[in-house]
Amino acid sequence: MAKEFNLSDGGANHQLPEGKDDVMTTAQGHPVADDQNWLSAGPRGPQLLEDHVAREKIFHFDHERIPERVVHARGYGVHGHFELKKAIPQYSRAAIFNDVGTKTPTFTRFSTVAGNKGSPDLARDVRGFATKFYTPEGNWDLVGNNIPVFFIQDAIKFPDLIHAAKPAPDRGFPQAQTAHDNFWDFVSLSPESMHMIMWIMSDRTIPRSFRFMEGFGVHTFRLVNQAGKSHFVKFHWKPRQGLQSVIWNEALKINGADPDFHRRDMWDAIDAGDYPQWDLGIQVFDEDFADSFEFDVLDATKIIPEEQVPVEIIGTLTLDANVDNFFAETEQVAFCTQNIVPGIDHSDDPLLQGRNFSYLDTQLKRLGGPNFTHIPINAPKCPVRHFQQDGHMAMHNPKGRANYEPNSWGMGDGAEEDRGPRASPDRGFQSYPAEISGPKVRVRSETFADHYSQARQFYVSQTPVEQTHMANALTFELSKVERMDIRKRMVGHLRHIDDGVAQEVADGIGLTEMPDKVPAARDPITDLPESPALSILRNGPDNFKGRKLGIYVADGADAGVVKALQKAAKEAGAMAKIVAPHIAGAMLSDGNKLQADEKIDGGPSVVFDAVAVVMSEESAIRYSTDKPSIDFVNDAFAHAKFVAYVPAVQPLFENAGVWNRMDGGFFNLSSGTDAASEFLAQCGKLRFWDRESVKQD
Ligand code: HDD
Repeated sequence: MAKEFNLSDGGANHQLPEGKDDVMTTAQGHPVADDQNWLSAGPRGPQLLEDHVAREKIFHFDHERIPERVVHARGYGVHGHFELKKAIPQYSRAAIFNDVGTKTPTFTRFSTVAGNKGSPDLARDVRGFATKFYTPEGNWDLVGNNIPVFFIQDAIKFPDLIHAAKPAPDRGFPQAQTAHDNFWDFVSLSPESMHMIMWIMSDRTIPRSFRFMEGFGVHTFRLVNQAGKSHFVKFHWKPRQGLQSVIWNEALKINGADPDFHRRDMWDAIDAGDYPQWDLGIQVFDEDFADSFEFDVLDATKIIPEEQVPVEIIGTLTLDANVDNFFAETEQVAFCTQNIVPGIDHSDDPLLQGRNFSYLDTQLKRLGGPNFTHIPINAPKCPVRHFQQDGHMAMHNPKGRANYEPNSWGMGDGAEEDRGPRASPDRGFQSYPAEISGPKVRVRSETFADHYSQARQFYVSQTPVEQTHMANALTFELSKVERMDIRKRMVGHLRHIDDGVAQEVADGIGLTEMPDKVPAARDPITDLPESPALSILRNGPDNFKGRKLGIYVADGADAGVVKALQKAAKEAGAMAKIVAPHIAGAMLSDGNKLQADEKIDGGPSVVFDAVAVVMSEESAIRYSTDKPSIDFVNDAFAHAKFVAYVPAVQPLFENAGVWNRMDGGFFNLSSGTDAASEFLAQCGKLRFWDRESVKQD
């Protein structure tokens, strides 16, 4: 029998399932009699310090927080596995790359960069995409982003970049935004940022969710095979779900409606068994290609276009389990770019080399000591043997007497003792013996000096819709910059990239005269070919799988139409959520009450990929003056979404100002028996872009 809840015991004794040893203890294991009342001298007397139960409880609570990550503080971690589909022994001896079918357990953490731990998910920001592979030869951490280039070329500039992007130190705002003077001052004085600036001003920085974005290792790494031969490599994650982003106005509203939009999306998808997948692609090239390429492959502000070196798919990452505990796993996971395994090696990219110092260093502060590899989420899943010992929170010091080397235990008089581990030149990690020579200097290589050519290539590779979004984003951000000289300096950079976008932004921020071009270290190459792989819209999905349909119903809604929509969504592999004026749901035409997932003001159309509105004329009249209902329809229209409706909604649609503006993105559900499935098929295109006023080609 479960014990009864008893108010007089302060709630200490309720809900105890039978047969379970669920007696509460202190961290020292002492059974606890009462943890709701501090020991005191009489019922109204002073509390006694001797109460070790109370003091331990408060002591531990006082120390619950650890420093948040200095960047990428807001993150979301998920377990999964990587399965090799194509072996590449010719390139790498890494165990995970050698046998087709090998499954390697993984932990992936997605993040935003600039915001603090409590910032909203849809800040305009780069997304981190860090994966820890627990390989049989130790952990490999691929600590990448959803953008293949970076702001700076040398790690020594990183503290400046991050200081400039984070809230200004005097006022402590703005939070999770680059739209302020310090950021644009810094980047406009760092022309190497211009390629990255074009990426962050694109919709890549407002992804629909983590599931619909790419990932990149960014740097050039090395793959080294059994014979010691090296190739250069760039790593890519390609989402099988396709690419998708939201619109800026939508992002602003989603942040209010659901600041946890991205993490909730991932949690829900995995919980529903709809496991997201990414293919791991490699771009492999040799020294000859590196020598002939227009840019330096060690420069992290450059890509190698896929059209020049194709991406070879070698395996698939499947994310299939949410964490059991956010702090233990997502918060304590420690990624380090220096975690590589035999068969993978670093290149001399100066950004990567600096990162290799920073990540290990930061974990010491964040996790409190050198033994963070003892924390289960960070511990390798292969044998670990070394002579390291002691330190804060040591969980498993090596056994035996030998804790140094060389030693002669295990032989002679000490034959019975374990001598401990020995290095293995054959199995062990061998650094690729690259030839290195040169004077010690503090200079940036001349080969890193082209800052605009690929920024231009990125811009011209976008569709007109995407180009418009970029110009709008630049205008928005620079409008928040108070200093006119910074605004002008930025436009002076844009002029090297594309005169059209420079003009649009200049007009947008009210410059009456076009500023001079900022002096360039090298003239840009203006005829780099377009790279279609760089566009989101050109690489979107053609179906609605994994997306969310919001069905707004009110009393009197046609039950057949609602059911047909739910069925069609299920068949399309999409999620259908019912939104209603009341959380208790709505009475359908067949007399049955349909439970709502969201009340209308908690389920605005911005949180859905497409929407349907189904209600009786009476309800449509009733809600035609209801602001959340009007916003639902109006926003769906403004955000170029596909909208399905029944003719009875006319009064609501009229008041929302869309009835007379219905276009090819609207779908009449009374038009035939297959209308719902036809609508869902249409939704596969995700947006009806014709509705956006875009500049023409
Ligand atoms: Fe970094 C975290 C990605 C440049 C220093 N970085 C961090 C994370 C990601 C990246 C995904 C979050 C890891 C997690 O989820 O725990 N960082 C990048 C990429 C870069 C980059 C793709 C450029 C190509 N980072 C970079 C530089 C430095 C750092 C140049 C320092 C010189 N990054 C850090 C850090 C963090 C970090 C301070 C904060 C928390 C952590 O490492 O574990 O060390």
